[in-house]
Amino acid sequence: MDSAVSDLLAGLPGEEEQLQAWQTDTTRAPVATKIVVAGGFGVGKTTLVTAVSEIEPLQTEALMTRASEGTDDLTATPDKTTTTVAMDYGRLTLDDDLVLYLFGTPGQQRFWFMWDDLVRGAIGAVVLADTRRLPDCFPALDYFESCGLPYIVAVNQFDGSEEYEAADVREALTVPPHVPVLIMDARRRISAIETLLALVGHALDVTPE
Ligand SMILES: Nc1nc2c(ncn2[C@@H]2O[C@H](COP(=O)(O)OP(=O)(O)O)[C@@H](O)[C@H]2O)c(=O)[nH]1
Ligand SMILES: [Mg+2]
Repeated sequence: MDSAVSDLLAGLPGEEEQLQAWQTDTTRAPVATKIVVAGGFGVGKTTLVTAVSEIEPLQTEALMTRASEGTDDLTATPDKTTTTVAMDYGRLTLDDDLVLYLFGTPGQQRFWFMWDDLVRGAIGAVVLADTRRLPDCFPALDYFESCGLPYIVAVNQFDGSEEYEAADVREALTVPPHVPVLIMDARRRISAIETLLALVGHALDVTPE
């Protein structure tokens, strides 16, 4: 793991406190970074943002109406009665030094016009994947590949779905070797934070200074 990333993980509340010079230096302004959370409908984007956000996550969910029944496929998520009509927004501060602003993409095709605005200024994206519906994340993968935004693939492991190795998912999605693929649980705060830190580390690795 990137040493900057392990420093950050070590500094999370609940871990043993060992202050680094950069943590006590109050003259340093926090670094604000924008992170995009993408993936197909019902893959867990809202769940992830809600799990980590220290502010009330801003969501624009609306009751699923008859008009969207044919558009938003609910067969794999029968419990879902709301649909995200705009996007999720949340914030996570790590050591007062790094502030992550999280933006969930609207999954549905009719909101794709928003993506170019959404990724502007972002350091990278987490593409959430559900192994039962892997093709759902192809549009996001294609989009980030074509615009050159660093991304990682995070497999949100749902209860009762077959467990795959990250390598199998990498092969199925033909993810390039340098792009991290990890298995996580969007409902668990620590797992979600590890995922975000993996993206930050990857973005630092691939972005020239
Ligand atoms: N069992 C399980 N359910 C999940 C998980 N992540 C999300 N869900 C549920 O799946 C549904 C869709 O998740 P949501 O975050 O709204 O998906 P979004 O459309 O990508 O924002 C919700 O009912 C979540 O509670 C998970 O890791 N495990
Ligand atoms: Mg959502």
